[in-house]
Amino acid sequence: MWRNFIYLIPLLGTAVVADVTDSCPGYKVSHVQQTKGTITADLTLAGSPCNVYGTDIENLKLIVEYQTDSRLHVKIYDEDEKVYQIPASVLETPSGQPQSSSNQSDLIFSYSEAPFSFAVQRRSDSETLFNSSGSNLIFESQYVRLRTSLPLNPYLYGLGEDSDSFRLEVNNYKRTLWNTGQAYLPTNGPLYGSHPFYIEMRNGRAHGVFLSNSNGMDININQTSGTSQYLEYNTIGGVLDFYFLAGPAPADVARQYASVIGTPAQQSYWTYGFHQCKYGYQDIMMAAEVVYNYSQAGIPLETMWNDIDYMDLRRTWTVDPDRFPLEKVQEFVTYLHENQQHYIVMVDPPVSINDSTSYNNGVDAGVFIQYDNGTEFLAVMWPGAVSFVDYFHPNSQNYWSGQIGSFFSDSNGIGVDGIWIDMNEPANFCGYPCIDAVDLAIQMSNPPQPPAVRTSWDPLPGFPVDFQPPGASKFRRDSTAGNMTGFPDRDLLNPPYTIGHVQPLLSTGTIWGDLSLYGGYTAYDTHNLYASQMIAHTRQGLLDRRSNERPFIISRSTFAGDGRNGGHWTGDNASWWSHYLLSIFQHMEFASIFQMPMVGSDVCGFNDDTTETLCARWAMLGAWYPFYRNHADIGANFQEFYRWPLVTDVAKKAIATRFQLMDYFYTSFYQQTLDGSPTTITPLFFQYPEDPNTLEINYQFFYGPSILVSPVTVENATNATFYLPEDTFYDFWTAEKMPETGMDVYYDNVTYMDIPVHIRGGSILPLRTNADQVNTTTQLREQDFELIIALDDNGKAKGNLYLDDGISINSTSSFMEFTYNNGQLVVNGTFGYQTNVTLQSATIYGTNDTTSPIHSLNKALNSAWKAELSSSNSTVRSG
Ligand code: MIG
Repeated sequence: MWRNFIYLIPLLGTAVVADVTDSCPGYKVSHVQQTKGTITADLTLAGSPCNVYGTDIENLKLIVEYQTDSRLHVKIYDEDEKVYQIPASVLETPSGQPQSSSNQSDLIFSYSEAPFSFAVQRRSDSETLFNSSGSNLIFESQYVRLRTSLPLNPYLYGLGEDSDSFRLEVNNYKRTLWNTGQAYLPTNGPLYGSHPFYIEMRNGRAHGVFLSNSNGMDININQTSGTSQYLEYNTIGGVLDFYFLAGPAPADVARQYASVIGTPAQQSYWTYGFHQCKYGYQDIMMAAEVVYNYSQAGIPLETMWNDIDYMDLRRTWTVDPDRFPLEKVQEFVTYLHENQQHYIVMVDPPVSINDSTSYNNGVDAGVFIQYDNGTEFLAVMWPGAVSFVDYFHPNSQNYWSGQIGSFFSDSNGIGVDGIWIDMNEPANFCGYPCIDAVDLAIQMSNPPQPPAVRTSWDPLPGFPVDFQPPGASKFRRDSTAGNMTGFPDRDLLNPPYTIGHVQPLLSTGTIWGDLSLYGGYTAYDTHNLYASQMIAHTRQGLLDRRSNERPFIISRSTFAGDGRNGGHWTGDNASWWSHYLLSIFQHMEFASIFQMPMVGSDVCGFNDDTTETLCARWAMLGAWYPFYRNHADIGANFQEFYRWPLVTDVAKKAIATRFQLMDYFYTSFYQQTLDGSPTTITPLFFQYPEDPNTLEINYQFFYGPSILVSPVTVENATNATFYLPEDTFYDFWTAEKMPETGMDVYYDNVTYMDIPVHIRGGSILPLRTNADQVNTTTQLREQDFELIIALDDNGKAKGNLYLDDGISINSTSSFMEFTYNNGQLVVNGTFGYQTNVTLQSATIYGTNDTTSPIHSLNKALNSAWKAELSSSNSTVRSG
């Protein structure tokens, strides 16, 4: 009776919820044991269970580990260890073996005994970073709640994926983590990925809090009566597994977080080139036309992509024999590779039950998700009835590598250069409670129809791929529906606590929560990890195919730590100015906070038709994304850059500039892969944490450590107002030193060809020469370098250059450190990678010394460079 009443609570609003949880007794502490670096204790329910959203768990364990001087691990879990925890096979976070101690660490743990609560304080400034004493811990079978009090109006960042804001709202705000695909990136609901990690800025210092928990959750941030502030975790399962990171600089937090979840994977040089895609390139000739048109327009296209259009009846692992005949696709890929271009296609997670080879192989391997009774779980996706791979199954890697190895075989399949994975939240069009045969049949009889097979097209003079127009059109989706079985009525489908997951029910739109995966994991607990597993399996599959090549994977859904294995695009944005702006903070979030720096948004916008001017601005902004891809929906107009003269010109300039800076950014990205240092896309407060003006800058960012990008933020405007922190800055385009900083700066006459970009004084940038003369990054790699030496106010500058073969995992490499001081340039480093390119010139910004002609410096530099490349460990001076 009581329980039934409780079920209604979420509908009644927060006031009632608060009343009910007020009766929860909390826990009391006993059996405390301390060693130099650990504390363990028992937590016992301190009164009668309140059972608000499940059953209170009586006996818990607390473990505290002073793992490093700046990282504290606090874990609260059930004594019997029955409650689900993130499997180490998906994400292994550090535990045990503390390297620090309670009197040495910068983070101090303290607790109260009855009721139990804990606090984390930073030793160096006595700030209390986390304090759960404001409300009792609730730890139930399907609900875990912990609240920390914070200072009023805190500066919080992270907790994605969302489209709401960069700095988290502080009042009456809920952020829900439950991986969900939603077109148009709506606000106030969960999006594709889950990253239960935040950074807080306080008094110029940063700290981080990671809750390693993959269950659906709401994180509520609120102020009570305007005087106190809290952040509250409400999960529908799992344990409280916290990592507290001391900072104190934002960059420290980033590295400390990487030490928990892993550093991002290094990417191949070519992946930073420009990519073109569209849903609705309806045949291989259309793909060929696009490549051809880019080349006619003189816009460097690095990679051509095909969406699900290439599939036969929308089945992954097949090609449409009429529109994408295998031999023609192969010819096309050969053509691209011969021209140093690349090819990528989409892979959706589920396997059509009507694709006999792929499906039967999966059945034989036993890798498809089943109901408890052993019947296969059938779902619905683009091709109709499908089965989902259970990536926990021990055969799943073999199966997945086999699929990749045969379908994407370099010898007799489609030799793609990367894989694009979509719908891996995972999406199921017949998520609970959709399925009975009738519902399914209705869905199947109204499939979205593709355009008819084209029967003619214009010839592409000199372009080798050609095939005869095919004949009749046909249905794109299977007409046969699968037999769905029923489902048991369990709380895994209708958990008593309702997170803000926007769908009517938790399993709507996805695979059902009550499915049990190999090893007994439920879909309910591991929903947010499905993509992680798919990304990891895909990475291994690509490695099994080309063993020494860095796998390139772009995934829609993600979880904490997935930067180790792949990159992310931000999904179905729209061709709206607001989404052009949104992309900026999404990238800062993914690159700097979530450690997934290979990130990009659909340039010119995905849903709806773009406009010439929006696409022009976006073509320029996109050149400062780590992942630079133009992509549009099937229902949207074509938006390749060459379709408008203005956008053509903008794109040429944008790509040439990106190419000029390619090695600078490649070096920056490499540095982030080493230890998580946030050197790719960073918000201003990462570099100027003590400047409070930087804390709410959403639409400016650093591209690598030295380049500040300040895009036009007002639609149709040809001017820009942006903030320059107090420092030395030079206009990237004119080399002029900015007369005043530490203030808002106004530029007028920012045409569609322009974007305000500044070099931070104190930086040395290696630039490729002739970057506007090349068509691909392969050609770019043959160009010489020039240096820009942008001095700080003390006449000093430094910078790096990392060089390797750009693609292999075990490439030799060089890492150069340039230091300029007192008119002398010193090049130090390690020199392992042989290259024939030279250093052509150096230009100094900010010098008053006009007597030392730059050309003599250039000459000396060039011999220095050559000396460095052929010998190691020497120091060369010139100037
Ligand atoms: O529901 O594969 O976000 O990039 O073009 C649409 C078709 C499915 C969603 C992806 C989008 C892609 C589209 N996919």
